[in-house]
Amino acid sequence: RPRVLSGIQPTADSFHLGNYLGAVRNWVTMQDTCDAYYMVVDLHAITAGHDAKVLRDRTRVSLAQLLAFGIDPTRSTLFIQSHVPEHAQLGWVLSCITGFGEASRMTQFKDKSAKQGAERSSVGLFTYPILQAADILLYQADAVPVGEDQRQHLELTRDLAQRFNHLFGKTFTLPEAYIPKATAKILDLQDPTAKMSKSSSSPTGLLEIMEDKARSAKKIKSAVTDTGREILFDPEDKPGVSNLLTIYSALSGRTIEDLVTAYAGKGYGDLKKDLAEVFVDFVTPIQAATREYLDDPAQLDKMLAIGAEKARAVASQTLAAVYDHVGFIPAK
Ligand code: AQP
Repeated sequence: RPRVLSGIQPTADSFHLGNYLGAVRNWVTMQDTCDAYYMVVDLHAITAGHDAKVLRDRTRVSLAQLLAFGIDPTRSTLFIQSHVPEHAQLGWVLSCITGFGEASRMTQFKDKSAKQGAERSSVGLFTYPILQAADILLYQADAVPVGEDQRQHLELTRDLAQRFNHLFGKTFTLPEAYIPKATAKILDLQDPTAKMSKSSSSPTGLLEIMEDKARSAKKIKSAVTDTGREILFDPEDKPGVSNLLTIYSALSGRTIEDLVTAYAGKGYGDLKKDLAEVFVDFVTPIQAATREYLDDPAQLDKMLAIGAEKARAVASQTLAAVYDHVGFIPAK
């Protein structure tokens, strides 16, 4: 069975719909066909300033949401990144074979550091994609289900794996990004030229899974749509309506063609009203299940201990091989 790995940051009180449709939905389906490793990446969550208590809470909420979405710890290995020290250890080794110029070309760093001010950005934010490469390569992952925004980081991961294999002998599997086109980039409801994002979307542009349902419905009903009146799928000229159709199709299982036919002659208001209902029906059981998982912290901790042990069994083997290949003498 191919091995898959992916992670998500505990940087908000709720995941947004882009996180689910772009990544986590595929994690759920891949559990059946793959040897799956999924983690909440808390080491990545401290790169841009944070509060310790908030991080602790968000890490638990993130895990509870993953379980509620259908990640099943008996079929996949679910764990917290900081429970496996090998991530940081391999991250260091990989940072020593990464060019400064190469790391400087990462567009996510450029965007995020531009917002914070380059002087104030942390070195951790800069080296984040190298730690992400370590996350993936430690597990010898064949495939990495992520959204479009992670494509460049995946390319860096492959380059580093290839470079390491070339310099020190075959050690790492070369991972492929798994980015199904239809939901690779869910757009901001208020600015459908930008991705829906935890850190940069305005509150009204972001559909959060855990937020008040009436509020979500209102956001959908006031989403920016395009000029003209026809409901057509045309991402170039009608990005707003096309984004709503993409979300509708993904949540309902109906094809875009089917929706376009069904809404012929109807208005944007009809589409939005129906989509709001579809969204509320989708999040209602997810919200309830998330709360149930949060109500049983002992059970969550037990599951995490098992996940960490399973993850470490793989990660420690890879790190031992890496240390040996680079010439570190093992501790006796
Ligand atoms: N808008 C999106 N459409 C499709 N996929 C998306 N992802 C994020 N936004 C979209 C995917 O969600 C996974 C987890 O993301 P992350 O926690 O690593 O955060 P991120 O990629 O940095 O995106 P966020 O959640 O919007 O946060 P910020 O605001 O920090 O950029 C990834 O697989 C990602 O591709």
